[in-house]
Amino acid sequence: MLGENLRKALERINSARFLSDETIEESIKDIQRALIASDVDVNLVYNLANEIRALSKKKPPEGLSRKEFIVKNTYELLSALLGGTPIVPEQPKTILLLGLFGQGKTTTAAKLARFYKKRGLSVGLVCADVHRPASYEQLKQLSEAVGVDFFGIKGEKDAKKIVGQAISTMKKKDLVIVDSAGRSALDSELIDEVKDIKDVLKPDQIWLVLSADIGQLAKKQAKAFHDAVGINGIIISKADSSAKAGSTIAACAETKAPVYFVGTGEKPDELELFDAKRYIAKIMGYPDLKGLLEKAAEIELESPEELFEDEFNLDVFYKQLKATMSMGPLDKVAEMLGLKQTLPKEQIEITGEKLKKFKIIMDSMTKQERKRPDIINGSRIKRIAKGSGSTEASVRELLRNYKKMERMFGKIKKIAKTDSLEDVNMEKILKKFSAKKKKKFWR
Ligand SMILES: Nc1nc2c(ncn2[C@@H]2O[C@H](COP(=O)(O)OP(=O)(O)O)[C@@H](O)[C@H]2O)c(=O)[nH]1
Ligand SMILES: [Mg+2]
Repeated sequence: MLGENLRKALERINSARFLSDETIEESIKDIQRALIASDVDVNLVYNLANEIRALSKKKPPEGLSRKEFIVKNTYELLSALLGGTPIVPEQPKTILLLGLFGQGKTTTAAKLARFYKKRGLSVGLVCADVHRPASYEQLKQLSEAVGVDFFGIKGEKDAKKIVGQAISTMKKKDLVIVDSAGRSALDSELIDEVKDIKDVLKPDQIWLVLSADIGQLAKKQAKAFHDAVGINGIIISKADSSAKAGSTIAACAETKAPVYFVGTGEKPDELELFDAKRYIAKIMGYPDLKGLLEKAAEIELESPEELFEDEFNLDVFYKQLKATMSMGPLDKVAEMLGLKQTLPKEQIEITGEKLKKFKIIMDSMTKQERKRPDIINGSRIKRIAKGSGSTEASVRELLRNYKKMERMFGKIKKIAKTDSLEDVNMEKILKKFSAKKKKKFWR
């Protein structure tokens, strides 16, 4: 339902021949209505509408139409509203699942076991629900269905004891998932029990399972659980059977815990990684949204202000490198501008592969190192090489190229600013050049 209504709102923008302020305002109202109809918190909706409104008053960057600019921003704001793209832990060791009665913990435990088993981990499932006798059988059967080991003690009333024994029985497993008991409310008994389990298990992940139909209440519930025992992830179950899923996710996004997965059915394989961007893209139904986003990303990258930022550092270097690659060799650009003689002789020849490698190396640097590469000494180089899984030689190569680029762009910038070249609009030329060559050099 949310999807359909959002689609209608965007369709209004998309089909408008002339995008008047009225049309934009009507679309914003449509979006508001769509979100409120799916129970999203009114304040969130109000803020979102204001942000879209403010952005629609801005001048779109060169190369993007007003329509495209608004669609792109709406997409980004909606994605942020739903929590963006969290990175699901790849190799969790112990996951403790919490949640009230009937929210979908036991089902989710099996789904997660299957998910991580498929990713190559050996997984064990533990029943620590000591209040519902049926849950032992339920999880045992599910364990068999997904093909993982199960541990439980039938009739045992002490969850601590079960978990303690489970740890030693399953110590060879890469991942142990513990299903706990729920109650109709988060009362002190439930808190005590969870704390007991937590003390014994020392889980690295505590995930809360919330049913999609609780809507805005999700925020309150997640906060209550977090305050009581701490949670670092959320799973939304039953997204298939509730129109409130969007609202529940938006409410969770307000808490600090990311929504990692969404359950979309009763069966163990009905679990999806949650990615707000993909989700929004899917329900927005905008033709070629992907193409638009790629185009927008390239335009942002080519923004002349960024390319010629006064302060030169590794972040700027990376952007320039990417842009230069799309323009073709830098000396060709210089030649076109009649600047060839003035530029240093050094060539910067970098392939797409190398650029990727540089990026990985830069990701291992600290923020300070990227801002002030001159502080990168021998021992830092060693650390960066190790952290990025590359070699010291590669790090040095990156730094050498950085130095060259610093000199070249410094020169171009200086020349572009001198009187003799007053009427040469460097930035425009570079941009034009890059637009022409882009397809060939950089994908
Ligand atoms: N449609 C649907 N049903 C689900 C989903 N997850 C759980 N359920 C159902 O919800 C009910 C309660 O689930 P259960 O795992 O026993 O909840 P628990 O009490 O928290 O352990 C069961 O009937 C499940 O089959 C889901 O993603 N989609
Ligand atoms: Mg259960």
